[in-house]
Amino acid sequence: MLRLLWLFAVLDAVLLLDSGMLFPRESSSRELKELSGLWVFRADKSPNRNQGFERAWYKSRLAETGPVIDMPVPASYNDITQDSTLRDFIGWVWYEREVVVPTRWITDEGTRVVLRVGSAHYYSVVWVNGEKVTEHAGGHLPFEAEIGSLIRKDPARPCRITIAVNNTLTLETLPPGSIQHMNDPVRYPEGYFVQNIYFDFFNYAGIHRPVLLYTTPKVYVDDITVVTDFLDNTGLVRYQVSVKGAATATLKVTLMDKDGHCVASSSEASGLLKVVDVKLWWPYLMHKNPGYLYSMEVRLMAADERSTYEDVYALPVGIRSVKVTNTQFLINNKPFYFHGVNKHEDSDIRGKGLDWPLIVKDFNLIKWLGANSFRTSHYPYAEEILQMCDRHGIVVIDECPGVGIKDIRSFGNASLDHHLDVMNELVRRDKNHPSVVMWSVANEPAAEMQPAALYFKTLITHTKALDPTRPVTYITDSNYARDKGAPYVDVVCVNSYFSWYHDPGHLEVIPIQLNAQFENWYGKYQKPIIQSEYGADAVPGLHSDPPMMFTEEYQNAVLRSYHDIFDQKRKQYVVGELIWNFADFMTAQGITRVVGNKKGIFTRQRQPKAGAFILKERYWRLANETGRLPPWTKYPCPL
Ligand code: GCB
Repeated sequence: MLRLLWLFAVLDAVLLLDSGMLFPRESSSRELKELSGLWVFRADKSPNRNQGFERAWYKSRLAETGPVIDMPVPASYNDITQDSTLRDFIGWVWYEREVVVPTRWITDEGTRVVLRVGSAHYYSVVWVNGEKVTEHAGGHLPFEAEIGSLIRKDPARPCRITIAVNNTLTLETLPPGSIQHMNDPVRYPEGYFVQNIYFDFFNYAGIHRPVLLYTTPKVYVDDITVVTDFLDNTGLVRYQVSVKGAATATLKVTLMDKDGHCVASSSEASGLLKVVDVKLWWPYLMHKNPGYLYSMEVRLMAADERSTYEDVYALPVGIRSVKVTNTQFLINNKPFYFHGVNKHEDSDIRGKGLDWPLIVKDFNLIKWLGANSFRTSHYPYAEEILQMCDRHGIVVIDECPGVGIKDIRSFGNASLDHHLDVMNELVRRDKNHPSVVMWSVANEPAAEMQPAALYFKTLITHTKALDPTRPVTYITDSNYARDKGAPYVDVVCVNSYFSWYHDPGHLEVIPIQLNAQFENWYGKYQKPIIQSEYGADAVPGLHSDPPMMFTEEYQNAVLRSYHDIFDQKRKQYVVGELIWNFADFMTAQGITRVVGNKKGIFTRQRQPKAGAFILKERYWRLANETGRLPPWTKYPCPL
């Protein structure tokens, strides 16, 4: 009974945004038009980067106001041409695409037409046929605008979509950054400026995820929230549907199993569905059928004086529970040990652009490795990736772009307000993914600074109010005694690079320093600990014995030494280990980076370094030891 009451209370958590952000899906009532492919493009290289606005480039076709080039969407624009000024460009870039909209979308006044951008980095302004329809702050998260009435104004002409995107970071954006003008004419050319960033990945920019048009009826399912649990053999799915466009509507909510059989139904906008003989959602390597998903079909019917409306939306639902004790991370009441990776959205040519071959390759490598989890370091990944995690049972720590908060001015009210907004948008987008088991609100902020205490107390309390069903953390690297935010996290996540950034070349310090790290954090907070990053750069093909930094042997030695201590502490309170990093990735140019960060166990082209084989052997062994499988289902490590 208590559990039921808790499930109800959870749904009362208010999302502070005025509409939902359901992933666009086709159904009998909804159509999609993908706008991936070639767009027209121009970077505004005028000295103040503002010519596009001064001359209103959105008012006519972009080709009429100056030269344009082809630009693929989705993709970062930085590595597409041979022009280094575009690779390193800071300021506004302009994208444009003309679309022929199906006549029915225009003639049927009962159809909503929505323009959706999966993500664009960092600040975006969108016009349709020269009229502004929306703007959005922040990369990594979707935004949309209803454009039906606009395209109906002039149905004969194609619909011209113009999107201006600016990658300038300030001390109040997430991630923060700052522009520095160098005014010394003896040392710098006129107008020279740089963007300082406090994070270790290339600030790729552009339209990174698909842009599309989709329709819904005028009366439509705006949002769905599900919260799941189970009691013995019965699955509990508490849900809430929000409807827009009419004061009243009739609903039919049907939960179906994988074979399409109805297992529970209701006609209420919110309620509790009970699933007899439930098939729980289990992580990869924890069950022989991981990632089991039901489908919740919401069917809405409504009428007004002019017409009747029917809307259908099907949401995948995984039934599972997540809990944390002071020594364990529990999924479905069973101890879960994270043996996984940290990733980046990053690859040759497309930068941070969504790329299906890359996504599928990465999932194949994750499964080959025997990894059961990853962290979306250091920003929310594409929804398409989270959907893969749901289906394959890959557990996710979902991180917001709060990376590089190092300057005391980034702890002010404006920064905090934006950070709270970003958490609202992130939880709204990802709340229904069973794979997401924890929110990470930041990576390695300057948590020793005085304002960090109130900042993180507010941020974490807010996130827990948005979603009381998942633990909340941030990733720390600072000294346990000085960390101001740690009292508020549910799980301590620590990054450390012993024998790399500290005592470089001295592998012998790892056992003593890592042991002290764990003892200190646990001693102070009595919370489960995840080693959220560890590793060493290895230039593929570079060898030495005895090992030296930057060789594959040194990376191996660091991994092995960390693993020895993990094996002692995981019997106590360490609940996970995430290697830094899954693959090499691009960074800003600098004296410690040789064409990017080389801490990958795979190269940027996804070929294994020696370290990948060490991890693979370990992860399959851990799967057999910690995956709670009956002995006759032990996994052989794949070749
Ligand atoms: C870290 C950061 C990560 C860096 C990594 C490194 O602590 O969280 O963004 O890339 O170290 O390799 O320096």
